[in-house]
Amino acid sequence: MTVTIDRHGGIAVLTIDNPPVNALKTAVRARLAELVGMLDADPGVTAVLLCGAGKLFIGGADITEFDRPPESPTLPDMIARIEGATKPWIAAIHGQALGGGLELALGCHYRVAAPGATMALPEVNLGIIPGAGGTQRLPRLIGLAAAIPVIAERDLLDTDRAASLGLLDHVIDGPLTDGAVAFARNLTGLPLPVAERPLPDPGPAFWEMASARIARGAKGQSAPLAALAAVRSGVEQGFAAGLRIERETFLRLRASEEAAALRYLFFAERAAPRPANLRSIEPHPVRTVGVVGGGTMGTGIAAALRNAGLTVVLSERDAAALERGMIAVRGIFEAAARRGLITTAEAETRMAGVTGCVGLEGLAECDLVIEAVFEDLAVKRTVFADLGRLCRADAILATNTSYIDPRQIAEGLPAPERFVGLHFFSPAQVMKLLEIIPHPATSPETLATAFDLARRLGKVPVRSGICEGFIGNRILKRYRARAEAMLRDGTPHSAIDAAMRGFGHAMGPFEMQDMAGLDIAFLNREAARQRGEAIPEGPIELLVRAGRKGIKTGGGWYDYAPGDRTPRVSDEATQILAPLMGSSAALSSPQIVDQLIGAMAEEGRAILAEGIAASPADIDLVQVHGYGFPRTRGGPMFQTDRKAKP
Ligand code: T1G
Ligand code: NAD
Repeated sequence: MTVTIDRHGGIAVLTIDNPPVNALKTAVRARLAELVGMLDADPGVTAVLLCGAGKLFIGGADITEFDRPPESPTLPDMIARIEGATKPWIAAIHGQALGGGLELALGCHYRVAAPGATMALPEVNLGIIPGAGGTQRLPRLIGLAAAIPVIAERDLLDTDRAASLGLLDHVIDGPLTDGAVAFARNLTGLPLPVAERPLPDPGPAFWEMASARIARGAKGQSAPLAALAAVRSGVEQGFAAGLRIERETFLRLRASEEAAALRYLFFAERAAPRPANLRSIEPHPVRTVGVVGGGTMGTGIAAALRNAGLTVVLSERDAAALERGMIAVRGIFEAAARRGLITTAEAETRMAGVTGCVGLEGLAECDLVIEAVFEDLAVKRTVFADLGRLCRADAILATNTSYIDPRQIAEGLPAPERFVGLHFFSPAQVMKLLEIIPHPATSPETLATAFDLARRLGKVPVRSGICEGFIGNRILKRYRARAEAMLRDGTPHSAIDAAMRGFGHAMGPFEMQDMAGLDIAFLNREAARQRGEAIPEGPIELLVRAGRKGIKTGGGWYDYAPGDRTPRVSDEATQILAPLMGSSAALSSPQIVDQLIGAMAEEGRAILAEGIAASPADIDLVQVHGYGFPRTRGGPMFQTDRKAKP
């Protein structure tokens, strides 16, 4: 079933029924195009109502069709036929009208909506621009100033704002269809066609300001500015030319690597919180969460939990440490309020949901406890031994360890089926990645609860098997090793960082080390040597021994002026590193990128072969949401898979 027809007297009520989001797939478009002619010719029909079945109006064009050539009737063609109908078509919007769904509503003669609906053109999230008239019709309905943020900057319109802007002709309180039928019955003819509505050019200053604003928010993506250009074309060259230019731009972008990458991630991100094998399993209810350790991670995790409305009990070793932890949590909410992300009152409310306790007894009634104490097996084991004794028999116990084998941490636990690894990334209240590491005994209910918690926190969960560094840090280690090998061969670290920044990373591997602190790697390598691992002295040792630990000491791989995080090439570091540098010709930027992405993908293939990750897309989600891999590139697996294709 795609489109059903009901008659309310002279009003034909069409309902698009294509679960789960009423995407405008070819069959839906074809049926609607057929119905335009039929209903126009039907003397018993005075108006046509267009509705969506289920929870929303229309979620957009069918993104799954984007890897194929457009099929007739295209969405623009179908919309043009509705716009040219002799009888009024009224879009009755509830839930969401997104992308092509909103564009279809714009092609109707009238639009009504239920309270609480949202209208948006999120195409730029997919690396494309609205391709069915949105860049031309929306400005003519609500003006350029209101339309451009929707078209190019991900702005949402709610029912009230849409009505006040003139996008909606009426807001229907009560049953939508009945209200819309009544609205239709009172119509007297057709409005002025959208194409004929004036759209004066606001002048170059307006376009310059809009362009500068959009470029700042584009995060390296090309679609937002392309969307603005399409709007401007319609203002300067007229509606028909604007439609043509919009369509050409849409088709060009749709075929781009950037759009393919963003579509790939769109689907991967939606699938991540609901692994197929857990969809039928009921998660445990989680309302109160204990966090053990009020340090860097524990405080970030506590804030993330509060941001999702969960109650938090923060445990520390002693009153002084607890005080420091509570101050740090408060600082996170106050910083969010300073940035205008939440109100001061909301910051207070969130803080009020965090209570502190010294020791673990205060966690006895928690539904879930997340351990974030020192990365020391003995300390963690002691904590879990106490938690196993103190917590409720149905409480889930989780570790935030980065490198320790969860099986070692859980040894001796009375109920390992309720134990799981939850590897948050720093800062935990910001980074979306959550690696979920099941213990061999972890029950499906515990795992389902972990994924459900991730969903509630707005995180991107990825299941990882047990290996050193799980998925993300294991690939990071390989990435850094390859970069260091390039350095030793004779490619300056500044060239390596510049190449990765040029590829779209926020920073290269050496800049990243300066930010995190070289002493962490130094101590890890020292500890590994203590364990008997043969780890040769390398650039990290030379730099740290020279007191160069990164930004925090004013210099590491680079020099940093006080209070300035801008890396500057350091003569001192260059001299320190000189004995290590080989004499090979420096690699070019494309070679650097190819080799580093290739090393990441090679480690990814090994991770897949070992069953540590379930899919290449999971590995890419880890890289994009945990390590700043540019979204417009999809991830190392996407990149190498695409290069491998003919
Ligand atoms: N096409 C195909 N499948 C879609 C889809 C779409 N537009 N939107 C969602 N899905 C799938 C999704 O992958 C998942 O699949 C299931 O539906 C439920 O989604 C010409 C060209 C609508 C707010 O960008 O924002 O129109 O995992 O889990 O949380 O200019 O989906 O179940 O197999 O997200 O209730 C523009 C994208 C398209 C909107 C519903 N539209 N979708 O959220 O469900 S481009 C969008 C969403 C366009 C025109 C251009 C959300 C939602 P599975 P879900 P949800
Ligand atoms: P941290 O040193 O900042 O904080 C650890 C906290 O645990 C300290 O405040 C300490 O007082 C407290 N603590 C120690 N023993 C305790 C006990 N018995 N009871 C209650 N509190 C106790 O460390 P961190 O950076 O927050 O790391 C914590 C864990 O998270 C480690 O396992 C680490 O590997 C992991 N992790 C760290 C990061 C990161 O980037 N820092 C990222 C992901 C995971």
